[in-house]
Amino acid sequence: MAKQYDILCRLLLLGDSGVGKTSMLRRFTDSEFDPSHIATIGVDFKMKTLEIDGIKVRVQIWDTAGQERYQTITKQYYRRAQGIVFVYDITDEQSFRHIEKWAGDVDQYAPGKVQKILVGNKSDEELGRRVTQERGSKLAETYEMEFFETSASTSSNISESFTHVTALVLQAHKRDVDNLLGCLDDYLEKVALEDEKGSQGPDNNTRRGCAC
Ligand SMILES: Nc1nc2c(ncn2[C@@H]2O[C@H](COP(=O)(O)OP(=O)(O)O)[C@@H](O)[C@H]2O)c(=O)[nH]1
Ligand SMILES: [Mg+2]
Repeated sequence: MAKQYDILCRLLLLGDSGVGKTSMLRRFTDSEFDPSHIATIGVDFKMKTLEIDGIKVRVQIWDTAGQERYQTITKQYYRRAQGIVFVYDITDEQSFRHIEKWAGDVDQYAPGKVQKILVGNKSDEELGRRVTQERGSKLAETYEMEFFETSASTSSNISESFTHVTALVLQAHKRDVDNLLGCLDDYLEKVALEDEKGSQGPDNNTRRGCAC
């Protein structure tokens, strides 16, 4: 049974308009695919609960509009993101080249330890492919990100990619908690030692300093 930890993880989908961000999100949260393209206005989000290593994680996924005119809004969301999914369309060379711009924005506006993955969507459109898997995986390597090719249409790798970035956020979060607990352990140990010393010596009023 899952432990009752309830962790909130904020993810952000970034990429050009039309690459399939909204479709990926709907496939992931509602198991649906709608072939029509209704442009996302501004920023929207959906939630899904995942269980990773027995920990219940509520994933809040922010879906952005790719158009330039919404970008002042989008940038405000970068700062709060813990994980970012960069998306391009494997049938659209330009959307792939734009990843550099999206990644540059994230470097500028998102917190330093944000976790990132690269996704080439529409992998079901093999006939229209313009970006090889090798190029995708090479770019991901350059940015030190994990790479997935997904299809919102067939559902291929959708759950895997969202789960992976969530697990990365959890790991980073766990490192923070472990560091904090380590610091607390050191502090308690020091206090215990000082107590021991104090009870042996003549002066019991030794001041306790924080080890953190
Ligand atoms: N064949 C195929 N079409 C897709 C896929 N994902 C999205 N689409 C289509 O691409 C268009 C744009 O999708 P949308 O999710 O609105 O893109 P967004 O602007 O990035 O949110 C729509 O017509 C979708 O049906 C996919 O994996 N495969
Ligand atoms: Mg959209």
